[in-house]
Amino acid sequence: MIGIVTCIKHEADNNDSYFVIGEHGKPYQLKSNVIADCGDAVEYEKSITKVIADKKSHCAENADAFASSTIASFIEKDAYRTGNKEIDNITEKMWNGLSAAARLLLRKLLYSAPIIIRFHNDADGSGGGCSLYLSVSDFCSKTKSQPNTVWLMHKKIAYGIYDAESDIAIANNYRSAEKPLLVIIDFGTTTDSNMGIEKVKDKFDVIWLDHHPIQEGFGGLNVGYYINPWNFGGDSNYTAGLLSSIMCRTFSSLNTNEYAQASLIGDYSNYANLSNQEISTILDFITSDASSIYGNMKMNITPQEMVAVIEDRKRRREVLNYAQSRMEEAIDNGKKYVKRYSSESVGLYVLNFEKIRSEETKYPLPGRFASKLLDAIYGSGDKNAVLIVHAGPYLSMRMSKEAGAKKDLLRIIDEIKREFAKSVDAGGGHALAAGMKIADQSEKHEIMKSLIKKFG
Ligand SMILES: [Mn+2]
Repeated sequence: MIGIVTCIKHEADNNDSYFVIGEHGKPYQLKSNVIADCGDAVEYEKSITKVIADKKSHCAENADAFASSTIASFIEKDAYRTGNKEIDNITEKMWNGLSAAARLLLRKLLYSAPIIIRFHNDADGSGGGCSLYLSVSDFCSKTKSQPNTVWLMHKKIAYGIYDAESDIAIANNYRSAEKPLLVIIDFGTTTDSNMGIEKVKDKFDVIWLDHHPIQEGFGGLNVGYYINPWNFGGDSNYTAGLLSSIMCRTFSSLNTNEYAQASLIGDYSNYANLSNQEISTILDFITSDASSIYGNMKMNITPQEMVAVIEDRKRRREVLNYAQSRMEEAIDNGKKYVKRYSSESVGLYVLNFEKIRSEETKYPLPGRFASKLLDAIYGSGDKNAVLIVHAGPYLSMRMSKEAGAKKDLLRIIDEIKREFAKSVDAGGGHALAAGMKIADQSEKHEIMKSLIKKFG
């Protein structure tokens, strides 16, 4: 049989893996007895036995025609309707972009190009990761594709220069006929990502699904497929996990609605249906503290591993019970230790996260915890609550809608960034939920003072 080498993965033992699209379009993963390069036409049985120079363009054209017709047969023209008019109106405007992004993704999958998927480590980002993982698996099993995907949980809100270097190092393990693809879900839309983007943009094609307000000067807008509901008449309520789940509808009929719901719940979206919060809580827990389920050495968790817990009834129940009781304990302590500052327009609360941190588990992380504690404060009657939870160099800020009408959180963060340009590492987020990292902790006291004053 003959075919074309679309990708070569360098293996540690030098016994490289070759990815081939056969003459009739079938993808294979093979070893080789000869030296072949990416783009070569080759003869193979159980392994590659020969390079055939004069078949090169014939095989390349075949593979391309096959990929195009396969992709065309998967792309759905009109599958975006959820029944929620507001969501559907926004989706309609993004649908061309989402379909084009999906076509690019499918081509990379068929060609076994290296694909790195980075998702934010919260219920929204990981919900988006799970939707994409399930839909990609569905596509690959139907087409027998041999994907080279790497799933990475991303613990920050910026795509930094080190992330770019690490992604380039991963891609350098491959030679690929198709450019490697980078998929970013639910983070990165601040200028803190500009250097990372600059570094990576020639090496990778990029699909970027985010729903954070777009910071002025952000360098990712024209890089590949940057899709953000803010550019299409939507806002942060249209979460990144929903965006991912909807993009998957362009090429897969698999139902990922419960993961989309988990992301809506996790990010406090207006579109959330709060009747079943289990998956959201589980994703929140797993992405906060991998070690309590997978052991101390575990740093990265893949969507595959998350889905495995969610689909196993007994593990699902155990994780849920533990997460819920731990959250209740943290909220009780939070209420005890939070400090109230006098302020004329809003109710300002500040909590040192060290007071509620557990020895046993990292769950909940300060950001997610801050959202829950704000809920509790709001629920007990302070409708104008603003909450700052600080944990070492990290500040998580949350405010009620009512407080949001009085104070502009993102503007306050920008002012702080300007005032303390040298001491603030990163800052940004949503209108009512944002964060900041302080580089120079000796300045933390002054920064806190200034923040409290701005809210006062
Ligand atoms: Mn999000």
